[in-house]
Amino acid sequence: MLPAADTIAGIATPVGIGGVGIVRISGKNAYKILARVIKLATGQAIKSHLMLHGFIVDPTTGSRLDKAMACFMQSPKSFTGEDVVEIYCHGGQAVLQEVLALVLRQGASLAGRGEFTKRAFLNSKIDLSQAEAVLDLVKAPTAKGAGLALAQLEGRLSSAINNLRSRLIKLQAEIEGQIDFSDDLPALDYNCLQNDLQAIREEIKKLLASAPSGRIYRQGLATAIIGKPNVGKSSLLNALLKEERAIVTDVPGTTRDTIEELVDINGFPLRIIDTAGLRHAKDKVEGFGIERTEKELAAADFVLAVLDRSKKLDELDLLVLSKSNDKPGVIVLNKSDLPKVMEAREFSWPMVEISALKGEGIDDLSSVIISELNKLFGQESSASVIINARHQECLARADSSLAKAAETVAQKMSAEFVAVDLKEAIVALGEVTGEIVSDEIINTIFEQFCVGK
Ligand SMILES: Nc1nc2c(ncn2[C@@H]2O[C@H](COP(=O)(O)OP(=O)(O)OP(=O)(O)O)[C@@H](O)[C@H]2O)c(=O)[nH]1
Ligand SMILES: [Mg+2]
Repeated sequence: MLPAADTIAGIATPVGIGGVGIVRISGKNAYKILARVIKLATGQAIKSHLMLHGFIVDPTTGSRLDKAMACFMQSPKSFTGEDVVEIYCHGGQAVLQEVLALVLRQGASLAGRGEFTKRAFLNSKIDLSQAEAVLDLVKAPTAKGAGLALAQLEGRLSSAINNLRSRLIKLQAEIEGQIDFSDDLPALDYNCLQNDLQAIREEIKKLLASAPSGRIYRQGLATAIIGKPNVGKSSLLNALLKEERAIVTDVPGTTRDTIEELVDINGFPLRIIDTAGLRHAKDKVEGFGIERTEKELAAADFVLAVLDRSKKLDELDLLVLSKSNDKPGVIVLNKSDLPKVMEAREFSWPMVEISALKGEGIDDLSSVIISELNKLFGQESSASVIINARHQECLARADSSLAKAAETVAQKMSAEFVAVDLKEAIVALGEVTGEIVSDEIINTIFEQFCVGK
């Protein structure tokens, strides 16, 4: 736990040049520090939740550092639950570093990664799954992902978990009552208990089913474009991005190293990876490129295999397809603007004809990708709550404890055994929201944040 008196400060905006840059302070001395460093415009006084305007001034030298706005948010009505100050400076690194250094000289200590959000959690402003949602929200690669993170920040996952947890606590209370006062209370209705456990397990399973799409909304779907040299892989990347990102030439072997770009297809973040054409390498550099392609292919979640339909299908095309046939994907028949030479053939993947050069068929390709992803992730791709790997582990543990409980109930064994399993499930669910969680887990979570968040 943090010493409550410790006041922290950090730059909340990213490194670089921006219109505005924010220095954030949280803790008992936030007000005092602001009062020392701001020279307010005439007629203004520091009041909570009111925008202030003035100069940031070093009180020991009297020198002005910036003309800025600031806001004081009195505890507990602030993000961290403590007194918080935000100073809105001009967004250059020199100014921000100077203002931060000034604030630190007034006694604040430099905030660690995610320390503001950690304080919000420790002060019960948000639970652990909401704190994780803050990170998901700032890192979300698409608007859909951001929307899901925001729903989690607003407590959608927390309320689902709290609901399950309180139902289990109620069952546990009934069982423990039965254990303690079996003579006075009516006998446990094992059928009823079994039904309740079943209903709770089904809800846990629904949450668990959202894990694969959750990973994709957070990290993006690794999508490798593969194919022989010169079939138009880089042209496809450019057509999907609608910009000339990758170099395209008529020389086979143009792409030597992989290029990765994010494309939003219907809210699905696809990390599209353009690779070096697969062939028997002629030189060392090309060899490295091809090796890299194979690695990208092995790590890919989804594949776009490009074939040049203006040429006959050959051995190398088939080799390309065979290398990736253990993955889901789409066959892209490129160069539809040229006469078709490639013979019709059936493959296990759907096929789409496009002209990457002319940008034709790209919408069809996007629709086929979407329908393949919907098949892969099912209805869960449109789930309103998505869980992460940590939640998945906790929920899986809760589910296996409940499976044990259900088994015990089925065998009509003593209620004490059921109570033990229920306890485990309650603890596991409590870990999702941070109700019961170790300092080590808390630290691991907040270490993933940036400084100032
Ligand atoms: N006619 C026609 N030409 C295309 C099309 N797509 C790509 N090309 C041409 O095919 C050649 C190769 O295109 P790239 O996109 O560089 O092919 P690549 O698969 O990335 O090639 P490597 O990086 O060498 O493996 C270029 O001359 C492109 O202009 C298309 O749809 N129609
Ligand atoms: Mg290329």
